[in-house]
Amino acid sequence: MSHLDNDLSLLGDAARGYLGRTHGLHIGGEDVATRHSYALIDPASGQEFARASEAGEDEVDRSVAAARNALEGEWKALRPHERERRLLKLADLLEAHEREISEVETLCSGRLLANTAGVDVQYSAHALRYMAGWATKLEGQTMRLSVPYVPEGDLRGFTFREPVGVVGAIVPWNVALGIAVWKIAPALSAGCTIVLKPAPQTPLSVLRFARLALEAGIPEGVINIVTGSGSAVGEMLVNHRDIAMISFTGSTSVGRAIAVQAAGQFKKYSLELGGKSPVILMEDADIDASAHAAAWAIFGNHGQNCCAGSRLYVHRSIHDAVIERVAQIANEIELSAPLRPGAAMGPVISRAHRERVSDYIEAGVAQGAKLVAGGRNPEHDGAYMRPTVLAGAESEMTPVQDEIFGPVLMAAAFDTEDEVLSLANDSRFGLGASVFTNDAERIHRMVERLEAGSVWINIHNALDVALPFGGWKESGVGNDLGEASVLAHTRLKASVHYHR
Ligand code: TAP
Repeated sequence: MSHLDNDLSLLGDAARGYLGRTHGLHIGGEDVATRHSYALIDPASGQEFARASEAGEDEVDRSVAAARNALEGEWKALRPHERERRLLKLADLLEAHEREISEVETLCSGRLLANTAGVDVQYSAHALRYMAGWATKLEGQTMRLSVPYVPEGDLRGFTFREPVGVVGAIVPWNVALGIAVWKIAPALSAGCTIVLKPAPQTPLSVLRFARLALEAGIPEGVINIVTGSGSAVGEMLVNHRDIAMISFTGSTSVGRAIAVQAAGQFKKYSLELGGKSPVILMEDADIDASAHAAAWAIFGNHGQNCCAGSRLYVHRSIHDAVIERVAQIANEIELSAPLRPGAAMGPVISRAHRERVSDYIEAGVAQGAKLVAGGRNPEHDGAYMRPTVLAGAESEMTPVQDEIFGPVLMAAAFDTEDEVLSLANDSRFGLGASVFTNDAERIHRMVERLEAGSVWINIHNALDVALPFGGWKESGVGNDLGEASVLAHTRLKASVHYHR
Protein backbone atom coordinates (compact mmCIF):
# COMPACT_ATOMS: atom_id res chain seq x y z
CA MET A 1 0.00 0.00 0.00
CA SER A 2 1.47 3.38 -1.00
CA HIS A 3 1.27 6.48 1.20
CA LEU A 4 -1.31 7.81 -1.33
CA ASP A 5 -3.74 4.95 -0.67
CA ASN A 6 -6.44 5.66 1.89
CA ASP A 7 -6.07 2.97 4.52
CA LEU A 8 -9.70 2.24 5.45
CA SER A 9 -8.58 0.08 8.36
CA LEU A 10 -7.78 3.39 10.10
CA LEU A 11 -11.51 4.21 10.27
CA GLY A 12 -13.34 3.86 13.56
CA ASP A 13 -16.37 1.54 13.76
CA ALA A 14 -18.91 4.35 13.42
CA ALA A 15 -17.45 5.70 10.16
CA ARG A 16 -16.93 2.19 8.85
CA GLY A 17 -20.69 1.71 9.21
CA TYR A 18 -21.13 4.18 6.34
CA LEU A 19 -19.30 2.07 3.82
CA GLY A 20 -21.37 0.31 1.20
CA ARG A 21 -24.75 1.71 2.35
CA THR A 22 -27.27 3.89 0.53
CA HIS A 23 -28.10 6.94 2.62
CA GLY A 24 -31.62 8.37 2.58
CA LEU A 25 -32.81 11.95 2.85
CA HIS A 26 -33.66 13.51 6.22
CA ILE A 27 -37.24 14.82 6.14
CA GLY A 28 -39.40 15.60 9.17
CA GLY A 29 -36.97 13.65 11.36
CA GLU A 30 -37.22 10.52 9.20
CA ASP A 31 -34.72 8.72 7.03
CA VAL A 32 -36.42 8.72 3.61
CA ALA A 33 -35.34 6.37 0.82
CA THR A 34 -35.83 7.43 -2.81
CA ARG A 35 -36.05 5.62 -6.12
CA HIS A 36 -32.73 6.90 -7.47
CA SER A 37 -29.33 6.93 -5.85
CA TYR A 38 -25.83 7.91 -6.90
CA ALA A 39 -22.30 6.87 -5.97
CA LEU A 40 -20.14 8.62 -3.38
CA ILE A 41 -16.52 8.48 -4.52
CA ASP A 42 -13.44 8.61 -2.31
CA PRO A 43 -11.24 11.28 -3.99
CA ALA A 44 -8.12 9.51 -2.68
CA SER A 45 -8.88 6.30 -4.59
CA GLY A 46 -11.54 7.10 -7.18
CA GLN A 47 -13.56 4.20 -5.68
CA GLU A 48 -17.22 4.18 -4.68
CA PHE A 49 -17.60 3.73 -0.90
CA ALA A 50 -21.33 4.42 -0.34
CA ARG A 51 -24.39 5.78 -2.11
CA ALA A 52 -26.67 8.77 -1.51
CA SER A 53 -30.27 9.37 -2.54
CA GLU A 54 -31.42 11.66 -5.33
CA ALA A 55 -34.45 13.67 -4.19
CA GLY A 56 -37.28 14.37 -6.63
CA GLU A 57 -40.01 16.98 -6.63
CA ASP A 58 -42.17 14.97 -4.19
CA GLU A 59 -39.41 14.78 -1.62
CA VAL A 60 -38.55 18.47 -1.98
CA ASP A 61 -42.25 19.30 -1.42
CA ARG A 62 -42.39 16.99 1.59
CA SER A 63 -39.29 18.54 3.11
CA VAL A 64 -40.59 22.10 2.68
CA ALA A 65 -43.96 21.06 4.15
CA ALA A 66 -42.16 19.50 7.14
CA ALA A 67 -40.18 22.71 7.65
CA ARG A 68 -43.33 24.82 7.37
CA ASN A 69 -45.21 22.67 9.93
CA ALA A 70 -42.31 22.90 12.36
CA LEU A 71 -42.09 26.66 11.82
CA GLU A 72 -45.74 27.15 12.76
CA GLY A 73 -45.80 24.41 15.41
CA GLU A 74 -43.45 23.18 18.08
CA TRP A 75 -40.47 25.34 17.10
CA LYS A 76 -42.49 28.55 17.23
CA ALA A 77 -43.95 27.61 20.61
CA LEU A 78 -40.51 27.25 22.20
CA ARG A 79 -39.22 30.20 24.19
CA PRO A 80 -35.96 31.71 22.91
CA HIS A 81 -33.92 30.33 25.81
CA GLU A 82 -35.12 26.83 24.83
CA ARG A 83 -33.80 27.34 21.30
CA GLU A 84 -30.54 28.46 22.87
CA ARG A 85 -30.34 25.45 25.20
CA ARG A 86 -30.93 22.96 22.38
CA LEU A 87 -28.35 24.56 20.08
CA LEU A 88 -25.85 24.37 22.95
CA LYS A 89 -26.66 20.70 23.43
CA LEU A 90 -26.17 20.12 19.70
CA ALA A 91 -22.69 21.67 19.96
CA ASP A 92 -21.81 19.21 22.74
CA LEU A 93 -23.14 16.24 20.76
CA LEU A 94 -21.22 17.30 17.67
CA GLU A 95 -17.98 17.39 19.65
CA ALA A 96 -18.77 14.01 21.18
CA HIS A 97 -18.98 12.58 17.62
CA GLU A 98 -15.84 14.25 16.32
CA ARG A 99 -14.07 11.12 15.16
CA GLU A 100 -17.04 9.67 13.28
CA ILE A 101 -18.01 12.92 11.57
CA SER A 102 -14.50 14.02 10.63
CA GLU A 103 -13.66 10.58 9.20
CA VAL A 104 -16.84 10.51 7.15
CA GLU A 105 -16.20 14.01 5.82
CA THR A 106 -12.62 13.07 4.94
CA LEU A 107 -13.84 10.02 3.00
CA CYS A 108 -16.28 12.13 0.98
CA SER A 109 -14.06 15.15 0.30
CA GLY A 110 -10.43 13.99 0.48
CA ARG A 111 -9.74 16.78 2.99
CA LEU A 112 -7.26 16.06 5.78
CA LEU A 113 -8.60 14.57 8.97
CA ALA A 114 -7.03 17.43 10.95
CA ASN A 115 -8.98 19.87 8.77
CA THR A 116 -12.35 18.14 8.95
CA ALA A 117 -11.97 17.68 12.73
CA GLY A 118 -10.82 21.26 13.24
CA VAL A 119 -13.20 23.06 10.91
CA ASP A 120 -16.30 20.90 10.36
CA VAL A 121 -16.50 19.72 13.98
CA GLN A 122 -14.66 22.02 16.40
CA TYR A 123 -15.28 25.30 14.59
CA SER A 124 -18.90 24.30 13.97
CA ALA A 125 -19.42 23.59 17.68
CA HIS A 126 -17.96 27.03 18.41
CA ALA A 127 -20.29 28.63 15.82
CA LEU A 128 -23.33 26.83 17.26
CA ARG A 129 -22.52 28.15 20.74
CA TYR A 130 -22.03 31.70 19.49
CA MET A 131 -25.27 31.62 17.48
CA ALA A 132 -27.22 29.98 20.35
CA GLY A 133 -26.67 33.13 22.42
CA TRP A 134 -28.42 35.32 19.85
CA ALA A 135 -31.74 33.49 20.31
CA THR A 136 -32.34 35.41 23.56
CA LYS A 137 -30.97 38.73 22.28
CA LEU A 138 -33.14 39.60 19.30
CA GLU A 139 -34.73 42.90 20.14
CA GLY A 140 -37.13 45.43 18.67
CA GLN A 141 -37.56 49.14 19.39
CA THR A 142 -40.14 51.12 21.36
CA MET A 143 -41.02 54.76 20.61
CA ARG A 144 -43.67 57.46 21.00
CA LEU A 145 -45.18 58.36 17.63
CA SER A 146 -46.64 61.55 16.13
CA VAL A 147 -48.74 60.51 13.11
CA PRO A 148 -49.74 64.00 11.80
CA TYR A 149 -53.23 63.02 10.66
CA VAL A 150 -54.08 61.57 14.12
CA PRO A 151 -53.85 64.79 16.15
CA GLU A 152 -55.36 63.51 19.41
CA GLY A 153 -54.43 60.68 21.75
CA ASP A 154 -51.40 58.61 22.60
CA LEU A 155 -49.55 56.70 19.88
CA ARG A 156 -46.81 54.18 20.60
CA GLY A 157 -44.73 52.30 18.08
CA PHE A 158 -42.99 48.95 18.43
CA THR A 159 -40.81 46.92 16.11
CA PHE A 160 -40.52 43.15 16.28
CA ARG A 161 -37.96 40.92 14.63
CA GLU A 162 -39.76 37.83 13.42
CA PRO A 163 -38.22 34.76 11.79
CA VAL A 164 -38.21 35.15 8.03
CA GLY A 165 -39.77 31.68 7.52
CA VAL A 166 -38.50 28.50 5.88
CA VAL A 167 -34.93 28.92 4.65
CA GLY A 168 -33.61 27.01 1.63
CA ALA A 169 -29.84 26.53 1.97
CA ILE A 170 -27.50 25.28 -0.74
CA VAL A 171 -23.87 24.59 0.12
CA PRO A 172 -20.65 23.43 -1.62
CA TRP A 173 -18.28 20.53 -0.92
CA ASN A 174 -15.14 22.36 0.17
CA VAL A 175 -16.10 22.69 3.87
CA ALA A 176 -19.33 20.74 3.76
CA LEU A 177 -20.52 20.62 7.36
CA GLY A 178 -18.76 23.82 8.41
CA ILE A 179 -20.59 25.92 5.82
CA ALA A 180 -23.87 24.07 6.45
CA VAL A 181 -23.61 25.09 10.11
CA TRP A 182 -22.97 28.71 9.06
CA LYS A 183 -26.44 28.50 7.46
CA ILE A 184 -28.29 26.32 9.99
CA ALA A 185 -27.14 27.94 13.26
CA PRO A 186 -28.23 31.57 12.60
CA ALA A 187 -31.45 30.39 10.94
CA LEU A 188 -32.44 28.32 13.99
CA SER A 189 -31.30 30.97 16.42
CA ALA A 190 -33.64 33.45 14.70
CA GLY A 191 -36.52 30.93 14.92
CA CYS A 192 -36.52 29.82 11.28
CA THR A 193 -36.62 26.25 10.01
CA ILE A 194 -34.50 25.00 7.12
CA VAL A 195 -34.25 22.68 4.13
CA LEU A 196 -30.60 22.22 3.17
CA LYS A 197 -29.11 20.73 0.03
CA PRO A 198 -25.49 19.66 0.47
CA ALA A 199 -23.18 19.28 -2.52
CA PRO A 200 -23.68 15.86 -4.11
CA GLN A 201 -20.14 14.76 -3.21
CA THR A 202 -20.41 15.53 0.52
CA PRO A 203 -23.85 14.75 2.00
CA LEU A 204 -22.94 12.40 4.86
CA SER A 205 -21.62 14.68 7.61
CA VAL A 206 -24.64 16.96 7.42
CA LEU A 207 -27.06 14.00 7.36
CA ARG A 208 -25.41 12.74 10.55
CA PHE A 209 -25.57 16.25 12.04
CA ALA A 210 -29.32 16.41 11.37
CA ARG A 211 -29.82 13.21 13.37
CA LEU A 212 -27.77 14.61 16.25
CA ALA A 213 -30.07 17.66 16.20
CA LEU A 214 -33.01 15.37 17.03
CA GLU A 215 -31.05 13.99 19.99
CA ALA A 216 -30.42 17.57 21.11
CA GLY A 217 -34.19 18.12 21.28
CA ILE A 218 -34.53 20.15 18.10
CA PRO A 219 -37.98 19.12 16.86
CA GLU A 220 -38.57 17.02 13.76
CA GLY A 221 -38.90 19.14 10.63
CA VAL A 222 -36.74 22.02 11.89
CA ILE A 223 -33.73 20.71 9.92
CA ASN A 224 -34.38 18.80 6.68
CA ILE A 225 -31.68 17.55 4.30
CA VAL A 226 -32.38 16.79 0.65
CA THR A 227 -29.52 15.35 -1.37
CA GLY A 228 -29.04 15.38 -5.11
CA SER A 229 -27.87 17.62 -7.90
CA GLY A 230 -27.95 21.39 -7.97
CA SER A 231 -29.63 21.65 -11.31
CA ALA A 232 -32.55 19.51 -10.09
CA VAL A 233 -32.93 19.67 -6.29
CA GLY A 234 -31.24 23.06 -5.88
CA GLU A 235 -33.44 24.74 -8.46
CA MET A 236 -36.58 23.21 -6.96
CA LEU A 237 -35.68 24.75 -3.61
CA VAL A 238 -34.91 28.15 -5.11
CA ASN A 239 -38.26 28.17 -6.92
CA HIS A 240 -40.40 26.68 -4.15
CA ARG A 241 -43.18 29.10 -3.17
CA ASP A 242 -43.01 28.22 0.55
CA ILE A 243 -39.30 29.03 0.84
CA ALA A 244 -38.90 32.59 2.09
CA MET A 245 -35.12 32.96 1.87
CA ILE A 246 -32.27 31.35 -0.05
CA SER A 247 -28.91 31.12 1.64
CA PHE A 248 -26.29 29.98 -0.87
CA THR A 249 -22.56 29.36 -0.83
CA GLY A 250 -20.90 28.35 -4.08
CA SER A 251 -19.61 29.67 -7.35
CA THR A 252 -20.34 33.12 -8.72
CA SER A 253 -22.00 31.74 -11.86
CA VAL A 254 -24.54 29.65 -9.92
CA GLY A 255 -25.01 32.49 -7.40
CA ARG A 256 -25.88 34.87 -10.24
CA ALA A 257 -28.54 32.48 -11.59
CA ILE A 258 -30.01 32.02 -8.09
CA ALA A 259 -30.13 35.79 -7.50
CA VAL A 260 -32.14 36.29 -10.68
CA GLN A 261 -34.62 33.53 -9.80
CA ALA A 262 -34.99 34.58 -6.15
CA ALA A 263 -35.43 38.27 -7.02
CA GLY A 264 -38.20 37.39 -9.46
CA GLN A 265 -40.10 35.83 -6.57
CA PHE A 266 -39.24 38.55 -4.02
CA LYS A 267 -37.41 36.04 -1.83
CA LYS A 268 -34.65 37.23 0.46
CA TYR A 269 -31.24 35.89 -0.50
CA SER A 270 -27.72 35.75 0.83
CA LEU A 271 -24.91 34.68 -1.50
CA GLU A 272 -21.36 33.75 -0.48
CA LEU A 273 -19.53 33.30 -3.77
CA GLY A 274 -16.10 32.89 -5.31
CA GLY A 275 -12.89 34.74 -4.63
CA LYS A 276 -9.42 35.56 -5.94
CA SER A 277 -7.93 36.96 -2.78
CA PRO A 278 -4.60 38.87 -2.87
CA VAL A 279 -1.83 38.42 -0.31
CA ILE A 280 0.42 41.50 -0.19
CA LEU A 281 3.93 41.45 1.28
CA MET A 282 5.31 44.97 1.83
CA GLU A 283 9.05 45.67 2.01
CA ASP A 284 9.18 45.38 5.82
CA ALA A 285 7.50 41.94 5.93
CA ASP A 286 9.47 39.20 7.68
CA ILE A 287 10.58 37.01 4.77
CA ASP A 288 10.36 33.60 6.43
CA ALA A 289 7.15 34.16 8.39
CA SER A 290 5.28 35.88 5.57
CA ALA A 291 6.43 33.34 2.94
CA HIS A 292 5.14 30.56 5.19
CA ALA A 293 1.83 32.39 5.67
CA ALA A 294 1.54 33.04 1.93
CA ALA A 295 2.22 29.39 1.07
CA TRP A 296 -0.43 28.05 3.44
CA ALA A 297 -2.89 30.80 2.45
CA ILE A 298 -3.13 28.98 -0.89
CA PHE A 299 -2.14 25.38 -0.11
CA GLY A 300 -4.38 24.99 2.96
CA ASN A 301 -7.38 22.72 2.21
CA HIS A 302 -5.60 21.97 -1.12
CA GLY A 303 -6.43 25.45 -2.42
CA GLN A 304 -10.16 24.71 -2.19
CA ASN A 305 -11.00 27.71 -0.02
CA CYS A 306 -13.21 30.55 -1.16
CA CYS A 307 -10.76 33.03 0.36
CA ALA A 308 -7.58 31.16 -0.59
CA GLY A 309 -4.72 33.62 -1.09
CA SER A 310 -4.41 32.75 -4.77
CA ARG A 311 -2.64 35.96 -5.87
CA LEU A 312 0.66 36.89 -4.18
CA TYR A 313 2.13 40.38 -4.59
CA VAL A 314 5.63 40.83 -3.14
CA HIS A 315 7.63 44.07 -2.90
CA ARG A 316 10.47 43.85 -5.41
CA SER A 317 13.14 44.28 -2.68
CA ILE A 318 12.18 40.91 -1.10
CA HIS A 319 10.46 39.26 -4.09
CA ASP A 320 13.14 36.75 -5.13
CA ALA A 321 13.85 35.60 -1.58
CA VAL A 322 10.12 35.14 -0.86
CA ILE A 323 9.38 33.26 -4.09
CA GLU A 324 12.35 30.96 -3.50
CA ARG A 325 11.05 30.20 0.01
CA VAL A 326 7.43 29.66 -1.12
CA ALA A 327 8.62 27.34 -3.91
CA GLN A 328 10.75 25.43 -1.42
CA ILE A 329 7.72 24.99 0.90
CA ALA A 330 5.62 23.79 -2.06
CA ASN A 331 8.31 21.29 -3.12
CA GLU A 332 8.67 19.94 0.42
CA ILE A 333 4.95 19.26 0.94
CA GLU A 334 4.42 15.53 0.89
CA LEU A 335 1.19 14.34 -0.72
CA SER A 336 -0.47 11.71 1.37
CA ALA A 337 -3.78 9.87 1.84
CA PRO A 338 -5.97 12.16 3.94
CA LEU A 339 -6.88 9.54 6.56
CA ARG A 340 -3.21 9.09 7.47
CA PRO A 341 -2.22 10.80 10.73
CA GLY A 342 0.02 13.81 10.10
CA ALA A 343 -0.83 14.06 6.37
CA ALA A 344 0.12 17.49 4.95
CA MET A 345 -1.85 17.52 1.70
CA GLY A 346 -4.37 15.10 0.21
CA PRO A 347 -6.24 14.99 -3.10
CA VAL A 348 -8.56 17.62 -4.57
CA ILE A 349 -12.26 16.76 -4.75
CA SER A 350 -12.17 14.74 -7.98
CA ARG A 351 -10.08 13.88 -11.01
CA ALA A 352 -12.36 16.05 -13.15
CA HIS A 353 -11.60 19.01 -10.86
CA ARG A 354 -7.87 18.22 -11.05
CA GLU A 355 -8.06 18.39 -14.85
CA ARG A 356 -9.76 21.77 -14.64
CA VAL A 357 -7.08 23.09 -12.26
CA SER A 358 -4.30 21.65 -14.45
CA ASP A 359 -5.75 23.42 -17.50
CA TYR A 360 -5.30 26.73 -15.64
CA ILE A 361 -1.62 25.91 -14.95
CA GLU A 362 -1.09 25.20 -18.66
CA ALA A 363 -2.89 28.41 -19.59
CA GLY A 364 -0.71 30.41 -17.18
CA VAL A 365 2.49 29.02 -18.71
CA ALA A 366 1.17 29.56 -22.24
CA GLN A 367 0.35 33.17 -21.35
CA GLY A 368 3.90 33.82 -20.10
CA ALA A 369 4.03 32.96 -16.38
CA LYS A 370 7.03 30.98 -15.11
CA LEU A 371 6.50 27.65 -13.37
CA VAL A 372 8.68 27.68 -10.24
CA ALA A 373 7.17 24.73 -8.34
CA GLY A 374 4.73 21.88 -8.97
CA GLY A 375 2.82 21.44 -12.18
CA ARG A 376 3.13 17.64 -12.23
CA ASN A 377 0.60 15.15 -10.91
CA PRO A 378 1.50 11.79 -9.36
CA GLU A 379 0.50 8.60 -11.20
CA HIS A 380 -2.37 7.42 -9.00
CA ASP A 381 -6.12 6.80 -9.19
CA GLY A 382 -6.66 9.46 -6.52
CA ALA A 383 -7.09 13.13 -7.51
CA TYR A 384 -3.68 14.19 -6.16
CA MET A 385 -1.96 17.26 -7.48
CA ARG A 386 1.27 18.97 -6.52
CA PRO A 387 1.12 22.46 -5.02
CA THR A 388 2.09 24.80 -7.83
CA VAL A 389 3.66 28.27 -7.96
CA LEU A 390 3.73 30.46 -11.08
CA ALA A 391 5.80 33.67 -11.00
CA GLY A 392 5.64 36.69 -13.30
CA ALA A 393 1.85 36.84 -13.12
CA GLU A 394 0.14 39.63 -15.08
CA SER A 395 -3.38 40.91 -14.44
CA GLU A 396 -4.63 39.90 -17.91
CA MET A 397 -3.72 36.21 -17.48
CA THR A 398 -6.74 33.93 -17.16
CA PRO A 399 -5.41 32.16 -14.03
CA VAL A 400 -4.97 35.59 -12.38
CA GLN A 401 -8.54 36.65 -13.15
CA ASP A 402 -10.44 33.35 -12.69
CA GLU A 403 -11.02 31.45 -9.48
CA ILE A 404 -9.07 28.18 -9.86
CA PHE A 405 -10.08 26.57 -6.54
CA GLY A 406 -6.95 24.42 -6.35
CA PRO A 407 -3.37 24.63 -5.00
CA VAL A 408 -2.09 27.11 -7.59
CA LEU A 409 -0.41 30.38 -6.63
CA MET A 410 0.02 33.26 -9.12
CA ALA A 411 2.83 35.57 -7.92
CA ALA A 412 4.13 38.97 -9.07
CA ALA A 413 6.48 41.75 -7.93
CA PHE A 414 5.50 45.39 -7.32
CA ASP A 415 7.31 48.64 -6.48
CA THR A 416 4.86 51.02 -4.77
CA GLU A 417 1.84 50.95 -2.46
CA ASP A 418 -0.36 52.59 -5.10
CA GLU A 419 0.71 50.05 -7.69
CA VAL A 420 -0.05 47.04 -5.48
CA LEU A 421 -3.44 48.43 -4.44
CA SER A 422 -4.38 48.83 -8.05
CA LEU A 423 -3.17 45.26 -8.86
CA ALA A 424 -5.01 43.81 -5.85
CA ASN A 425 -8.26 45.60 -6.72
CA ASP A 426 -8.03 44.66 -10.41
CA SER A 427 -10.38 41.70 -9.96
CA ARG A 428 -14.08 41.10 -10.35
CA PHE A 429 -13.99 39.37 -6.95
CA GLY A 430 -13.76 41.02 -3.53
CA LEU A 431 -13.86 38.36 -0.82
CA GLY A 432 -10.64 38.63 1.23
CA ALA A 433 -7.26 40.38 1.13
CA SER A 434 -4.25 40.35 3.43
CA VAL A 435 -1.32 42.70 3.97
CA PHE A 436 1.92 41.84 5.75
CA THR A 437 3.54 44.95 7.25
CA ASN A 438 4.11 46.63 10.61
CA ASP A 439 3.69 50.19 9.36
CA ALA A 440 0.61 51.44 11.25
CA GLU A 441 -0.20 54.35 8.95
CA ARG A 442 0.10 52.15 5.90
CA ILE A 443 -2.21 49.58 7.52
CA HIS A 444 -4.97 52.19 7.96
CA ARG A 445 -4.60 53.38 4.38
CA MET A 446 -4.56 49.93 2.85
CA VAL A 447 -7.47 48.55 4.89
CA GLU A 448 -9.52 51.49 3.65
CA ARG A 449 -8.51 51.14 0.00
CA LEU A 450 -8.70 47.36 -0.47
CA GLU A 451 -11.96 46.28 -2.12
CA ALA A 452 -12.82 43.18 -0.09
CA GLY A 453 -15.32 42.08 2.53
CA SER A 454 -12.50 40.96 4.87
CA VAL A 455 -9.03 42.48 5.18
CA TRP A 456 -6.48 40.68 7.35
CA ILE A 457 -3.24 42.22 8.63
CA ASN A 458 -0.20 39.92 9.14
CA ILE A 459 -2.41 36.84 8.81
CA HIS A 460 -4.58 35.39 6.03
CA ASN A 461 -7.99 33.77 6.22
CA ALA A 462 -8.72 34.37 9.91
CA LEU A 463 -12.49 33.99 10.26
CA ASP A 464 -14.13 34.59 13.62
CA VAL A 465 -17.74 33.65 14.30
CA ALA A 466 -18.35 37.10 15.82
CA LEU A 467 -17.29 38.97 12.66
CA PRO A 468 -19.46 39.15 9.54
CA PHE A 469 -17.95 37.33 6.57
CA GLY A 470 -19.12 38.24 3.09
CA GLY A 471 -17.97 39.26 -0.34
CA TRP A 472 -17.91 42.52 -2.26
CA LYS A 473 -18.32 42.78 -6.02
CA GLU A 474 -18.90 39.34 -7.61
CA SER A 475 -17.98 37.59 -4.35
CA GLY A 476 -21.47 37.91 -2.98
CA VAL A 477 -24.35 39.67 -1.32
CA GLY A 478 -24.98 39.55 2.44
CA ASN A 479 -22.97 37.93 5.21
CA ASP A 480 -22.43 34.67 7.01
CA LEU A 481 -21.36 34.71 10.68
CA GLY A 482 -21.69 37.49 13.24
CA GLU A 483 -24.82 39.33 14.34
CA ALA A 484 -25.45 40.31 10.71
CA SER A 485 -26.16 36.70 9.73
CA VAL A 486 -28.76 36.27 12.49
CA LEU A 487 -30.52 39.53 11.63
CA ALA A 488 -30.60 38.48 7.97
CA HIS A 489 -32.88 35.61 9.01
CA THR A 490 -35.45 37.99 10.49
CA ARG A 491 -37.97 40.40 9.03
CA LEU A 492 -39.16 43.53 10.73
CA LYS A 493 -42.75 44.10 11.79
CA ALA A 494 -43.87 47.56 12.90
CA SER A 495 -46.87 47.89 15.22
CA VAL A 496 -48.78 51.03 16.26
CA HIS A 497 -50.82 51.12 19.50
CA TYR A 498 -53.34 53.93 19.92
CA HIS A 499 -55.05 55.10 23.11
CA ARG A 500 -57.44 58.05 23.22
P1 TAP B 1 -21.17 25.39 -7.22
O1 TAP B 1 -20.92 24.61 -8.43
O2 TAP B 1 -21.68 26.77 -7.34
O3 TAP B 1 -22.16 24.53 -6.32
C1 TAP B 1 -22.59 24.93 -5.02
C2 TAP B 1 -23.89 24.24 -4.71
O4 TAP B 1 -24.92 24.74 -5.57
C3 TAP B 1 -23.86 22.72 -4.95
O5 TAP B 1 -24.66 22.11 -3.96
C4 TAP B 1 -24.47 22.62 -6.34
O6 TAP B 1 -24.96 21.35 -6.68
C5 TAP B 1 -25.57 23.68 -6.25
N1 TAP B 1 -26.08 24.14 -7.53
C6 TAP B 1 -25.51 24.07 -8.77
N2 TAP B 1 -26.32 24.61 -9.70
C7 TAP B 1 -27.44 25.05 -9.06
C8 TAP B 1 -28.63 25.71 -9.48
N3 TAP B 1 -28.84 26.05 -10.75
N4 TAP B 1 -29.56 26.02 -8.55
C9 TAP B 1 -29.35 25.71 -7.25
N5 TAP B 1 -28.24 25.07 -6.79
C10 TAP B 1 -27.29 24.76 -7.68
O7 TAP B 1 -19.85 25.49 -6.31
P2 TAP B 1 -18.89 24.31 -5.87
O8 TAP B 1 -18.01 23.97 -7.00
O9 TAP B 1 -19.64 23.23 -5.17
O10 TAP B 1 -18.03 25.06 -4.72
C11 TAP B 1 -16.96 25.85 -5.01
C12 TAP B 1 -17.38 27.32 -5.07
O11 TAP B 1 -17.94 27.71 -3.82
C13 TAP B 1 -16.20 28.24 -5.30
O12 TAP B 1 -16.56 29.21 -6.22
C14 TAP B 1 -15.97 28.85 -3.94
O13 TAP B 1 -15.32 30.08 -3.94
C15 TAP B 1 -17.35 28.95 -3.42
N6 TAP B 1 -17.31 29.09 -1.96
C16 TAP B 1 -17.59 30.31 -1.42
C17 TAP B 1 -17.52 30.47 -0.04
C18 TAP B 1 -17.82 31.81 0.55
S1 TAP B 1 -18.15 31.84 2.12
N7 TAP B 1 -17.79 32.91 -0.16
C19 TAP B 1 -17.18 29.40 0.78
C20 TAP B 1 -16.89 28.18 0.19
C21 TAP B 1 -16.98 28.04 -1.20
P3 TAP B 1 -24.20 20.52 -7.86
O14 TAP B 1 -22.82 20.28 -7.39
O15 TAP B 1 -25.00 19.31 -8.08
O16 TAP B 1 -24.17 21.38 -9.11
